[in-house]
Amino acid sequence: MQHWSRRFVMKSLGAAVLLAGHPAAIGLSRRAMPVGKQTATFIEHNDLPWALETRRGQFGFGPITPVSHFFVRNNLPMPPPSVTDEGDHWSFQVSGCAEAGSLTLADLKGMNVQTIANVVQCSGNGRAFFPHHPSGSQWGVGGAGCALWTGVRVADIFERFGGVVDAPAFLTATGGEQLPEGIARDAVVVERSVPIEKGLRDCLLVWEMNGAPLPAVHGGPLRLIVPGYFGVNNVKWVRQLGATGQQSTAKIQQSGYRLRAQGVTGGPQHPSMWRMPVKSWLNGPGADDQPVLAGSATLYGVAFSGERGISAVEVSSDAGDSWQVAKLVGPDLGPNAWRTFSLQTTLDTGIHRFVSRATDTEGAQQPEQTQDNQRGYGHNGWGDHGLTITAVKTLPERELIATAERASVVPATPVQTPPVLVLSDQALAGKAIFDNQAQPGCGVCHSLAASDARGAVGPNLDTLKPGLAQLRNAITQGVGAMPAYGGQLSPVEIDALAAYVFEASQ
Ligand SMILES: Nc1nc2c(c(=O)[nH]1)N[C@H]1C(S)=C(S)[C@@H](COP(=O)(O)O)O[C@H]1N2
Ligand SMILES: [Mo]
Repeated sequence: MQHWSRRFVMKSLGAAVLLAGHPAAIGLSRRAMPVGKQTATFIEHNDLPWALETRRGQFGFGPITPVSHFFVRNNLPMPPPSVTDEGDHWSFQVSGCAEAGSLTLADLKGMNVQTIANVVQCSGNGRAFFPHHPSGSQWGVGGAGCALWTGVRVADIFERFGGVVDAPAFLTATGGEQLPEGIARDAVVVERSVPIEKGLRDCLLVWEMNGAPLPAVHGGPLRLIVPGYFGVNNVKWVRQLGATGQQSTAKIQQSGYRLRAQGVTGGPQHPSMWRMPVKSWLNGPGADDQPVLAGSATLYGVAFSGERGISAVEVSSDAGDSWQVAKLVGPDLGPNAWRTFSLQTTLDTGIHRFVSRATDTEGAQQPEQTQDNQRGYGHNGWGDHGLTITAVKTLPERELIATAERASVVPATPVQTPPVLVLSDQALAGKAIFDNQAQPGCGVCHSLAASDARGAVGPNLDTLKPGLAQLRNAITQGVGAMPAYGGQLSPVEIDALAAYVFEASQ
């Protein structure tokens, strides 16, 4: 009985909203893109916090990725404009040196300035190609970009404070996000450590990206660049920079971003996502399901290897049975940049699949298969990164709508009908767990319209639309900053909770 009445409540809630004329209440509104970015350039995996993947066909010709096309990944909602607008007044703490103290961005601008070209790539780039469907954003190839970063060396900053003391082992940087209340700091803070030798060798605190002030969404006013290391180490909105004896106690360092076998919970014993191994992919032509004119064509893409640079790229049209050497094009921007490559070919009409294989300056070659792992990190296998091209005799006609005609079309005021949510009995049981039982509560971190949850830490479930298996996995074992609920909930409860989130978000 109770189930029925609850189901009725859900239905009538939808009807009431419809009558009251508040369509936004059910979460139909879209968040505006970050400044300078356009919807068509990206695949939107999540909106709060942002996870924006550059579409495959939207980059790869030239070595520099402009801000307009650079992917975005935030683990937490970013600091508000009142904070990211601090500009030259931005200050950060320095610790682990002979003296402790703080500097502002204005201070940094008076120091010895460096510029490097460096690839920032999310550890999960390529996750979509793993057969076991690891949870998290399903990045293809576009969770990466190469930019020019301008700032000062961490070593020079530490020197200003008398140099490091007590033989520190790590460089530890802390992000400036406002942390949600009700959750332990270590569970959510973005704080990462890398070996101190690396920190002193070539890490930079930067305030310019491609010759312009670092945009807020990319960590402006000030971020750390750890050349050749995976994205997560490049801490944005840096508020603390320390030479530390231990790695950060943050979850994102201790158990998150660690390479481990499927089903294994991450810990300090597993390798951290630091240096990026050799990798390449083709970006075009013909990505994003765009047909290509048959005949002569230029295949092109990018190749990189953290700290090492690329010595050769080969391309195969027969799944690796035979290879042709591609041409490295454009300037070599150093060992942490990516190199663009191209190969002239002829495409008959029909479907083709090309793969690329890079070799770095130390002779490491991109493998066919990547190392399987629980979280779907670090995929660099050439087999899965192939590009499928459909070559056609004539390109489909472009839809011709005269500008004048377009301008004269007055869009009718959209009448948005809120979806009427009908939940299964299992999902209803799951809703009670989502709303009341799980500790910490799901809504502390997640947004889910059906539960009126507006947590902004974890993925917005209405946008993410996770699959059932993905949900069960995440609830049982935890993901990133999300705790494991496997010890707290029974298998039946986990299934119910997964069913609820699945049904409520689809
Ligand atoms: N403070 C802070 N720094 C951060 C993150 C974050 O959420 N907060 N995300 C990290 C991750 S996982 C990646 S992949 C890169 C993404 O950088 P981008 O958004 O400039 O492309 O930033 C890293 N630095
Ligand atoms: Mo990332």
